[in-house]
Amino acid sequence: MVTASNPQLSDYMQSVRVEVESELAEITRFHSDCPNILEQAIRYTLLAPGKRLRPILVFMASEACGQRTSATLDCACAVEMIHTYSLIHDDLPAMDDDAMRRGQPACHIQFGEANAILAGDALLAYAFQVVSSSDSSSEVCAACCRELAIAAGPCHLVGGQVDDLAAEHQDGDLSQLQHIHQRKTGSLFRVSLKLGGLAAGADSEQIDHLDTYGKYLGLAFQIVDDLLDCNGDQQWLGKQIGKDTEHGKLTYPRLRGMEASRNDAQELIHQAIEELNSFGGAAESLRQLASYVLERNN
Ligand code: GRG
Repeated sequence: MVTASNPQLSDYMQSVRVEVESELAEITRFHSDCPNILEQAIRYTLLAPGKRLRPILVFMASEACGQRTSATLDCACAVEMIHTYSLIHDDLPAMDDDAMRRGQPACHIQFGEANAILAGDALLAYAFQVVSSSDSSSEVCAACCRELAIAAGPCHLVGGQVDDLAAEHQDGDLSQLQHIHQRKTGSLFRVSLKLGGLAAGADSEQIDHLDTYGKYLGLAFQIVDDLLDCNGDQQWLGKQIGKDTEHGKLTYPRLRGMEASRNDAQELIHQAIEELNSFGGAAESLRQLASYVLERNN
């Protein structure tokens, strides 16, 4: 599983993971109207070992803005559900056609394509139920739902995925690639940070700083992901490597080479950390997480 070389960060990440996973396990035991096979397909990928980075960002953002609230946990679960839905759908034959995810056969391999599509659909909808039922003011719930809808919607996550698929085996330039990465990967990072801020009652200036931090962090994370697809360890990653080349994907290593890509990621992490200055010590875990993104091996 994920280990950050910094023990303090590693313990922190593990404690959030335990809290979020236990909540996810509890809230995905549905009413008997939910078919058993659907509940199983949902829990199979959602509860499989993921890094839980987006929930961790929600927690860290709330703390940077002064406090965790019960909405922090709800928002953390919601972003993990939307992320998991996107992974399940991305693995389908019509998309990236991956047989392995989170160290186990992908959802459609285990439960069939129809059930995998429907498990993803259910997770997307359920995420909004969880956030809108949160024990927060109706203004905070509405703001969180709106931000989530934008991030998961046509101009962000889904739009990025469409452009990513369309760019396969095509020539493209760095700005096109960044535009894809910012939406496909960056949107969920950014909304995790915003939701963490909103759950803690952050002001708009704090939200803007968190958002900009997320923009740099998300792009750096995706560059590292592109690098790991070239030189990572399949067992650590829990998925097949070399898929980007196989699919003729537009990636950082393809456009920039390995060394320049790593330097770009380093520069982005530096910019991300700079963005946290106004939070002082309350954002220390976000600083540490930024450094972890560069060193990660899964
Ligand atoms: C189907 C709408 C839709 C979108 C799919 C998530 C996604 C978009 C594609 C998956 C492939 C990919 C490389 C996406 C970039 C984001 C990314 C690196 C996802 C994997 O996130 P991790 O590494 O996964 O945080 P875990 O399993 O640790 O949660």
